[in-house]
Amino acid sequence: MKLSNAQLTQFEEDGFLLLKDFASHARCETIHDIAKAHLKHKVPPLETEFEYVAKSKEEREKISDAHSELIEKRITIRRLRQVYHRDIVFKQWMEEEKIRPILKQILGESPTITIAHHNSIMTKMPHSSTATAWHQDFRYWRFENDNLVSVWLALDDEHDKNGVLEFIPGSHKLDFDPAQFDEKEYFSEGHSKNRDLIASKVSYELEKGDVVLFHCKLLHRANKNATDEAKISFVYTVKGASNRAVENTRSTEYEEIPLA
Ligand SMILES: O=C(O)CCC(=O)C(=O)O
Repeated sequence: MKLSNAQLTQFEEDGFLLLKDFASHARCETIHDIAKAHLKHKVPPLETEFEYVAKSKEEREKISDAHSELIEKRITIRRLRQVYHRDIVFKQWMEEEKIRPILKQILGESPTITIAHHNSIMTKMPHSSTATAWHQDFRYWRFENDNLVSVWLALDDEHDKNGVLEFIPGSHKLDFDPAQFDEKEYFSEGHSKNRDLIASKVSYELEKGDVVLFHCKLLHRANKNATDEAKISFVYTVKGASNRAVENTRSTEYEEIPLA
């Protein structure tokens, strides 16, 4: 399967692309079932809601996935980390043949999975989860260049009530002044220079099996989950094969999986 020129241009201009009905419902349900079992039994490594919200910039740069668990008696899990090595079902989705030509078109070279980043089941638990502020994923990643793309799979319906992703189209191509970000490098909603850009935000309801590809510098956010059902999604990141991670950073702490 390949993207049309129009789709490729759309990704280049907007920094994201929606692939409707890409994964089968059966596959989504299998992934969902296994994710729910790992969530139920709090299988580490995981990130809690508390960690996700409270971590400082320095902690996010230094703490590796495997050392990040803070397992309290009653926690809200924000994400299951390191899913590639958790279960064959997760690994198979990340190594899916059908998406490789698309990722190659977008990256302009063969894709390589970065085990160090994303590689997660992302959750938004009912009521106890929080909104995610505007940010670029690349802010805590250390690579030679920004040729990285995330692959988001909706395992069930995602909409504004349960925290679907929102994007600022074209923001991956903009240069920002550091003052436009707060101390945790979130894009400040209150900054006068940011208001018009934030007003241009878009979001699309997702259905089970939809995939969204988004550039690592694209500004995105999500609401809290105000419904009674958990929202569970799968996200992993690929980079162009030649894009090297900077030594002695979080980005080199895990192996990479070339998808030649
Ligand atoms: O589900 C969310 O709240 C957004 C997740 C996200 O953007 C991220 O972790 O980079």
